[in-house]
Amino acid sequence: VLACARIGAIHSVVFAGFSSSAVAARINDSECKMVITSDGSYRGNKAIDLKGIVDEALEKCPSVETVLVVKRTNTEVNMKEGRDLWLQPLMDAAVGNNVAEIMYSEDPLFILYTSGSTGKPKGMVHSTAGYMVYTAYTFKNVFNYEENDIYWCTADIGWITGHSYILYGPLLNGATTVIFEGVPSYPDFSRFWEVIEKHNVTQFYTAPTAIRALAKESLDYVQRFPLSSLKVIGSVGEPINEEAWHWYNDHVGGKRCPLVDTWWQTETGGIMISPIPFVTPTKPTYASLPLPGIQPVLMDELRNEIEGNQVTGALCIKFPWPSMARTIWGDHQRYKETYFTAFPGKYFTGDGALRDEVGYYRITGRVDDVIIVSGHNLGTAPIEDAINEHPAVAESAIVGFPHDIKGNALYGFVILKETGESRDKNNLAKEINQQISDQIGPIAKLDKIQFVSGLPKTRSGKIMRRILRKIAEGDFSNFGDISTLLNPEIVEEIKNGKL
Ligand code: 7RM
Repeated sequence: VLACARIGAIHSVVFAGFSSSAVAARINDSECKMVITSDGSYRGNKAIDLKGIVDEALEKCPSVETVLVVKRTNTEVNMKEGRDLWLQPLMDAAVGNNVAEIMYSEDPLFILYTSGSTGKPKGMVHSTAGYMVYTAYTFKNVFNYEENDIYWCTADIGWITGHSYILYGPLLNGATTVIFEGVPSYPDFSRFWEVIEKHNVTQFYTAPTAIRALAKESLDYVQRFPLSSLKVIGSVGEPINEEAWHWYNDHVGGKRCPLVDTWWQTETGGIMISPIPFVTPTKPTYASLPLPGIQPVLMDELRNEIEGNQVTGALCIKFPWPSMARTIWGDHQRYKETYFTAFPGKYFTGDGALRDEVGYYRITGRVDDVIIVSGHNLGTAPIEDAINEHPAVAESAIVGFPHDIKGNALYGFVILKETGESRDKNNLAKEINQQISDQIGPIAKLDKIQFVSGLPKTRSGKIMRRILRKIAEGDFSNFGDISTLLNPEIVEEIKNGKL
């Protein structure tokens, strides 16, 4: 990432948990010429065959001319003549007089893909100056950064949080940033606290899904460590529930470190709504107040701005800010449609929010078709596309339902073709999950698959997800208005078959 920025090349980091077809889709959309990968990578005690995944992807990627391979696991890999090169010998031969390329402020710095509510992932483009100015500014203020601090963010580099708050924000401030390759549960549930203790970490930034997973285990794992070096703790990625907030605040922050619940998005580039430590009093589950320069508004269904406090609505941002994504790579029209048409003249976040009696914001979750599973944003459409490619499947719809650890898990409603009806349903469910795993990645696998004879649809053919969501959650109390359904009788059948 840093080397690319230095020579003025646009980078696009891809999460190492993706399948070869997800990698190929991103390479082809960006038409990139070079891929940098490694012979393998570790996730806990599992090794991932990264080079194998890349090789498979590249069979479908004509734009790629060169592949640089980092030795990491020392596993044997296939090196394609004329295309693949080991990185280390090239580094050894390189001359160290590289001068930083001067860039224009609006030149693209990187592309980062994020799932959308329709099939194709969106390549969000961030600019050189605005992005760096804003991540530097927010890092310093939201984490109360002071010289000699040791800052640690546990995110994956393949996520915007890794870009903005492992690399760019901290490094632009000359901060020491801890980079961690692993999982919170390996070798045991003390891993995070051990690392904090070992390196005297002063700021710790992680996701609610990790907190919930650790809070489920014995308190002893965290209580063994005094964690007295900590000054500020942070949360990002999804709404943090009350229980997790208190556990984090009490047992990690020792009730003395401000807990910054930071709301922002790939598209916003940097933190938008967050307490400022030692300035903004924190309130459990509230991201609290916008940072200086950011102007959130809540909108109603009629596209009117909702004034006053103790209200809920669709969260929009009224004016531009330095690090807003500039476009979707290769599709500026989609950028305009996705973010600026639902509420004309405003940036629509896709999230719903509540504003309390003193003006604090609480993010209530997505109002569009993105489901956050263990901190990963998954679009429903690409997963449904993958399911529908199974030869026995006619149609499908997936929704999220609350899960203790993952935050949300996926529930799939699947209509079979006639040829599928006679098949063993357990085997079919396994095959469907395999299909998802191959096309998107294991993170997108469904926890529950219910076979149904139809889906609740409006006359215009839109699946009414709101009803499916309620059924998946086990809430049969009130489905709201189902009079616009083409087939209202299907609701009863789906309800009776709930898993
Ligand atoms: C940074 C990041 C963006 C979506 C966003 C929200 C959700 C993120 C919080 C949150 C409640 C938070 N980028 N989200 N942070 N919801 N409280 N503090 O996560 O592009 O991957 O996801 O994540 O729904 O729109 S992202």
